[in-house]
Amino acid sequence: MKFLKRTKVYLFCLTFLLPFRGITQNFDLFPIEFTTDRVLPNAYAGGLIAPQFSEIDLNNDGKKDLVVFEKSAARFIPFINEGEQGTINYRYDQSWVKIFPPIKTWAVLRDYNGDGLEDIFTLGQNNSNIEVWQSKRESGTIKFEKVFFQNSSSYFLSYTVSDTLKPIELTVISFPEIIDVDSDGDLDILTFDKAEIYVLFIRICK
Ligand SMILES: [Ca+2]
Ligand SMILES: [Ca+2]
Ligand SMILES: [Ca+2]
Repeated sequence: MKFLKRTKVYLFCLTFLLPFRGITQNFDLFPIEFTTDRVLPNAYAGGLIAPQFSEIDLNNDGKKDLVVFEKSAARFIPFINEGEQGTINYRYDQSWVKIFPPIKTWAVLRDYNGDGLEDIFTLGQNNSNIEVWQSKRESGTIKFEKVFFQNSSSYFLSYTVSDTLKPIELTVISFPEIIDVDSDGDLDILTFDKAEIYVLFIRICK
């Protein structure tokens, strides 16, 4: 009964209010007052849900800039470091967005070929193997070109097991770390195996 009573009241209110529907949509805007002096210089750079952070000197001024790959939106968000030497002051710069290739899963910027400029490691288009996009400076900007590996005749990064060349296999949810684990000057890859039970240590030898 209580429910019925409430339903009746609800129907009554709807009947009463519907004729005034057009009137109730008119209202005055009210001002929003900010109560802090804090400045957010990168407020329009976009929200971050699953960011991956890398460094590269985009504008060739000798200072590393910040590149964020936001996985949820599959987009690169570049920040130029405008800080004095030894300090960091990042400013979002949309003009650098267009230099990056269309990547959808993850992106780690590391110097693959040791030329001093970071390249992009990412999941291949087959969602199973790793691709590398090699960078080079050209006319004041940076261009990335997908590496074709002659030793495996493919675009996928491989390693040798018992004298056999195998592509590095990942699952679509894997996100490997790419660093020089054993300090021999060459990058290595740490990633889970396909069953996601073991962490594989893969040495990359240039
Ligand atoms: Ca820079
Ligand atoms: Ca490089
Ligand atoms: Ca190494």
